[in-house]
Amino acid sequence: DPRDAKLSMAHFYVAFTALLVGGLAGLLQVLVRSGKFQLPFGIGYYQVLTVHGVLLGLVLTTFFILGFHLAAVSKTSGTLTNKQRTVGWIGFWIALVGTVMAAVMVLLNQASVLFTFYAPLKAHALFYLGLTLVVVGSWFNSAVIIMKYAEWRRANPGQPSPLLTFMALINTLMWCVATIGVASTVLIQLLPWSLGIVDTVNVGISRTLFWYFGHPLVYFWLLPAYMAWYVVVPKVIGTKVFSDSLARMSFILFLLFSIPVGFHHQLLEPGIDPAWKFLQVILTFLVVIPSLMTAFSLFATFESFGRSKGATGLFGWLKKLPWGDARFTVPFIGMVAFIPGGAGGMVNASHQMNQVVHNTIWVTGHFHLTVATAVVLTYFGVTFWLVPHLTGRTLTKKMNKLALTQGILWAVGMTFMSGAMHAAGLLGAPRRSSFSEYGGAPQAAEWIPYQIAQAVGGSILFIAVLLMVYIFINLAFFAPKGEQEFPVGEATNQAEKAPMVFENWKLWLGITVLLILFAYTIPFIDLIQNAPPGAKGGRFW
Ligand code: HAS
Repeated sequence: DPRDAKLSMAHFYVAFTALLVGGLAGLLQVLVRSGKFQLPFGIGYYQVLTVHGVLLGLVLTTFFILGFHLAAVSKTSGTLTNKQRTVGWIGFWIALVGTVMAAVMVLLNQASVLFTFYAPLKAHALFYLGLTLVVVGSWFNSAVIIMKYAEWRRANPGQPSPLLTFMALINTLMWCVATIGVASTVLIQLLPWSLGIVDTVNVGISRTLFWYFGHPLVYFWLLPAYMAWYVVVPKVIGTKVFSDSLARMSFILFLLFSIPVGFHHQLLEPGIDPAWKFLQVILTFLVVIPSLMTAFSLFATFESFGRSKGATGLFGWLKKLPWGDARFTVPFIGMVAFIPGGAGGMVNASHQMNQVVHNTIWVTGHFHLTVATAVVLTYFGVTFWLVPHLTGRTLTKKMNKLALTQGILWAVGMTFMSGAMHAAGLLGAPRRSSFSEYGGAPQAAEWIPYQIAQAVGGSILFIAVLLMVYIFINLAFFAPKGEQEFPVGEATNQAEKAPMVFENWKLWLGITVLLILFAYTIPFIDLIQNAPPGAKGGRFW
């Protein structure tokens, strides 16, 4: 429905504006770190780093996801009602006002607190208020997804919901449970502290509440990519979804295990008993399972498609895939990047190895493979068909070629940049620090060639950003009028109907809450009781 399309497109305009400005800040980052460039006009390193992280890590992702969820649900469960659309628009405007407030504060150097913004770094109160509005706006959007799902269930009793709607709903539920953490630290701790109402905060609690949200946040980014990998890509290559039930099962596992794992970001922090860290490391390895299921399912889809086209030999099926189609190839590059990205994640999560990599630029390399390649290239792959679908235009052959070039440039740039980050990280180079020779220390000298390689990769990536923005503008405003398909794969004929237990939300949300209580209750009590003297004898805030 064109009215639903308008709502999704509004989100995409914000997302791609964030890509342009955030990408420019990324270019400045790598140039500064190469040691060959200094920021002009007194602009601070952390100011630019915050612009980069907030715009790309929070704004681009959140707005793209909200727009994609709406489009997926409207396509597979039916046009939104007027009421649902109004709620969606209210959410959009609230989130946009919040984004502008937060962005202005960051640009004014009043909120150079990085995209993780936990204490002890303190920002201007308007930054926190802006973030609160973004979260509140996203809840309105979540309400639309939940209302549409409920309406579909009422109209189709006993039927499993459409797969894309089911997936969007899981991601929405995960987001709602996770954002309780960030809303709590912002409203109860950071905002009163920034306004001067309290003069200290319990830093341990602030970081724990942030990571309670921060880890599911990365799966909130990932699951829309998985929606495309499971449901859209099979249709694009001309085959069916390998298994509807397997896909649903893996999404449910994400709902259960994404949240009680935040401690794997805090393995080197004091104040948390190692036993609880150990428990959350185990849960982290459980959340790897749905990704391994996804990898299996995707390989199976590609291989069975290739064999159905007559491929022989162990890897003959690779030749049968439609490499000339950017809607397939660009997300595929993302999938390949996710193999080393995911493996790096398992290194991070392994308690002992975390000691080697924590706070080094290896971690930055990890998330540039996961979110900035696997996820973002898939979003781009979706943009190539979704934007013309929504604007009543088509992806021309010429644009398709440009889109392929864009994906390849991104892969080359990221290989240089992320590869060099991983290597320098293993040599001890810290993350989140400007260029320094550390008083001529020989170890720091070893990092410099890698920093130059990062600048080369980052510059290539910036060209790819410009190309992507150009493609987006073309698809939104200038591509020829026509009909572009919204590819929705069907399950294979042999596949059984998905069991209705997958739609038992009392069960899944119940287990989610139990796991969260199990993993967090005692550590929270410890953090409050053992608060350092600065936090005034264990006061929560
Ligand atoms: Fe992570 C830090 C552990 C996944 C993002 N992560 C971060 C940060 C970000 C981030 C942003 O345990 C930094 C936060 C900060 O600023 O401090 N991460 C993991 C683990 C996984 C993982 C175990 N991370 C992600 C994803 C992200 C993301 C996904 C974004 C989207 N991460 C950590 C840890 C830290 C961390 C620690 C803290 C480090 C520290 O000390 O600070 C797992 O979920 C990964 C599982 C993935 C796989 C790969 C499956 C492969 C698939 C592709 C198949 C390909 C096909 C095509 C079929 C097991 C599905 C192939 C075809 C061919 C022909 C080859």
